[in-house]
Amino acid sequence: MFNRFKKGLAKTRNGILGKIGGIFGKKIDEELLEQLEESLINADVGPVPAAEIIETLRNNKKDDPAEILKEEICRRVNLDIAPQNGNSTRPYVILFVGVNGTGKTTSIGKLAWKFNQQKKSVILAAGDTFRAAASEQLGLWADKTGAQLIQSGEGADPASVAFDAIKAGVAKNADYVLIDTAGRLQTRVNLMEELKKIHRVAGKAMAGAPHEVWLVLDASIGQNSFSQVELFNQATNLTGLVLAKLDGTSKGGAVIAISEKYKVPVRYVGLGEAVDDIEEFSPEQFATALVEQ
Ligand SMILES: Nc1nc2c(ncn2[C@@H]2O[C@H](COP(=O)(O)OP(=O)(O)OP(=O)(O)O)[C@@H](O)[C@H]2O)c(=O)[nH]1
Ligand SMILES: [Mg+2]
Repeated sequence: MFNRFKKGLAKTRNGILGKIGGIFGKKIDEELLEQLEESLINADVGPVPAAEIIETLRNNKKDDPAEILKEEICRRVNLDIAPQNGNSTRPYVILFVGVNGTGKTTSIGKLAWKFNQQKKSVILAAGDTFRAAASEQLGLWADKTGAQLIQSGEGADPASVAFDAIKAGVAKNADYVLIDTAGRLQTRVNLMEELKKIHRVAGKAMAGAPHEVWLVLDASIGQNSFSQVELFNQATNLTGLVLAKLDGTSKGGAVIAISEKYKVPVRYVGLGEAVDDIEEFSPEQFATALVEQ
């Protein structure tokens, strides 16, 4: 699993440490600190966290800089917020939201696969009723992963699809209901209202649902996702983030910036397009994968 993290973070790691050729056992001098600060900022760590990390390195000449860097990164992305309940609530309902093309449907498919491997039963709700192809895309994932698909016709009310799927999950005592939604711009008020409705109606199908709302972000846009986190959080009270496409970007440092600013934990990271290219986010592994060559 750790190797997958390393592979997925290769571009970001090279961006941060490539120029200075690694940091293990290095002697810290001002030139190195300056270079490192610039690289951290280029990796979208954010100027304030980057400056703080550099300051800590500057003030600690005793310990191995690699260990310090690892610790600093780990501490910042470890928000220590446990998932509300992964197992005892059945079904555990997760609503996936995000702008167009970030990787929502693919992440849901990969998670259905992961949960299936754990012998959990999964229902997928095709809440993207905006275009027919969206249900088909989710249907392919259902076929591949053995999940049950609940869908309705094109143009149907996504809230009613969510409602039906949760009711089916209750009736079957399923482990998970994963609700897909259409991509939407965070600035489109009516579409954000639609999300609130899906959220409300889910609670009518099952008290407490959805148990989680996860915003799927395209990692390659780095800190530009700030306004997505902010506005989706206002509309639906996010409980977690899925950072898709981490493999394709050198902007993976944005995990640090986003965690520090919004205190919403990253739950999973997407590391490629294959069915098993998703990993549960681990602060320790993330930090180690970024620092170790
Ligand atoms: N490399 C890589 N590609 C990914 C990852 N996750 C998703 N993709 C690709 O990104 C593209 C968009 O993914 P979708 O899952 O359709 O995105 P979406 O958010 O459901 O899109 P809309 O429903 O149109 O809003 C697809 O080509 C995916 O294969 C990832 O972790 N790594
Ligand atoms: Mg989709």
